[in-house]
Amino acid sequence: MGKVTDCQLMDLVKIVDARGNLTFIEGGKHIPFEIKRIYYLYDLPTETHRGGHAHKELFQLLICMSGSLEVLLDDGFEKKRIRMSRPDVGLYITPGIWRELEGFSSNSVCLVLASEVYDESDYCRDYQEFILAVSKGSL
Ligand code: T46
Repeated sequence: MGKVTDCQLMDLVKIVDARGNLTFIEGGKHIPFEIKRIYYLYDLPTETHRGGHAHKELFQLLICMSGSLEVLLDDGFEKKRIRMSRPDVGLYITPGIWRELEGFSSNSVCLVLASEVYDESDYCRDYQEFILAVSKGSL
């Protein structure tokens, strides 16, 4: 069962340089999973909502590369709202967590590192089903 308290902001490596800063991430070393997929959200209308689902097996790291955005995390018992605006900080999200992304500033870009390739059967996209699955301990 996923727990909001297991989802954490992680400080990423930052190489500070007068030429501009550099951050790198190696799967299994800087984050607790191997990276099988990356995707990114961009050209986001400020009023848009993304997410609105939970994953059964997937681990992810969200990074706000530019601008700012808000992530709502919900494990069925506890909710947490996190504002993200730094490209050197990632939000680690474990399976079994309902997430919603909103409050995008203009020009915000969200990069996501994922532990698995895309699989629609890994999604729970209905909140009532999510709450039922959490109450049965089956997510
Ligand atoms: C998540 C949040 C933060 C693919 O075909 N492959 C992919 O790797 C992804 C991520 C999506 N898609 C397709 C599935 C849908 O037809 O792209 C379409 C939009 O996906 P979705 O509505 O799931 O997008 P978001 O922004 O609501 O959710 C995404 C991720 O799916 C999800 O894992 O945690 O970003």
